[in-house]
Amino acid sequence: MTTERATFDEPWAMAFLPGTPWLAVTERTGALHLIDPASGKQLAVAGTPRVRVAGQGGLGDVVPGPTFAEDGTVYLSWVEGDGSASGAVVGRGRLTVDGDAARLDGLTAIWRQPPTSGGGHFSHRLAFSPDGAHLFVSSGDRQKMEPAQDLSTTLGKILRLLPDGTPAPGNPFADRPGAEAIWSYGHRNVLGLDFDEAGRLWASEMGPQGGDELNLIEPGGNYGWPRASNGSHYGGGEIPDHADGDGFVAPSAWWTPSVSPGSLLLYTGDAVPAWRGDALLGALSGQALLRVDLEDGRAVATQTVPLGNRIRAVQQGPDGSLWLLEDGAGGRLLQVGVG
Ligand SMILES: [Ca+2]
Ligand SMILES: [Ca+2]
Repeated sequence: MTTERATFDEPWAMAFLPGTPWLAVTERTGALHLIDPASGKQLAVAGTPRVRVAGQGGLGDVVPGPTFAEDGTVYLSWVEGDGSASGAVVGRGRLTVDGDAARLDGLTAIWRQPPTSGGGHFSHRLAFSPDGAHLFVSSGDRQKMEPAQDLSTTLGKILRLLPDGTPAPGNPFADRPGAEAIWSYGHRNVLGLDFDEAGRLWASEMGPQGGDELNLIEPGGNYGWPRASNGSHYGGGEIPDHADGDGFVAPSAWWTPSVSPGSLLLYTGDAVPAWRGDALLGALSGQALLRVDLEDGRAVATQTVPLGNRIRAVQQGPDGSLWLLEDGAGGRLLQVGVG
């Protein structure tokens, strides 16, 4: 059901670059690669940022900007800092490919997460709205929990920015100092962000012990962390489950025990016709592709497709093809539904 096209060292994210043959792949340890999946040709991109590789941090996401076709602008996320304080950064630069030389020029940071101690829950997933007007960024709780409920910090949030990194006008807390960029809150570690064909934003979130979530994101919504979770604290501390009337937006789908969703794709292609319109999540500890059957924005069924390896990323090709990246050393790039 899958065909191997390449292998990478701790791959983290991938994105097809429109109008080119290239699939961009990040490796957590700092490298950015371009691969033409049809021929197997690969180029290493020069000019990547200096990243702090520790804990869960390193080089993170890559997405083409809304002006990619005109000027080659791509957006990256990564972690900077040192052992005492680190945080995620979002930056943009211009990618050029000249023969066998690929490089990133003018890379500039446009947003920074507040630096904190620890090496986890950076999130730093990126997604542009379908019209290209807004850049959504997930900013994790950095394992501090309570900041997710605090509207004066961007930790534990989903942010809506303009393409230059400034808070987008019209955000739900625009008149509260420090909250101008916040779109939704009460998030733990959102590692997947994507839009469906109707323009709705979805997010996948790593729960604590159990309680991994797929959420339909509403502006101003409070998704509950750490006051509500269908999981528990590690070691058994109880957290109230999501419940009607608790003031928190309940997940559309959830998984207990944990499957560790590391990526999310709202699939609109036809390589696997039965999955069109559904949410596909790559499961790390679950070693599977998770499918949530969606009807009009509601989850009506879930399916687990065991793959025997940790799945780090899920992506759709410009031709509707479906691609997976395994996690870890030697992680394979797999095309689904052929061969
Ligand atoms: Ca929640
Ligand atoms: Ca619970």
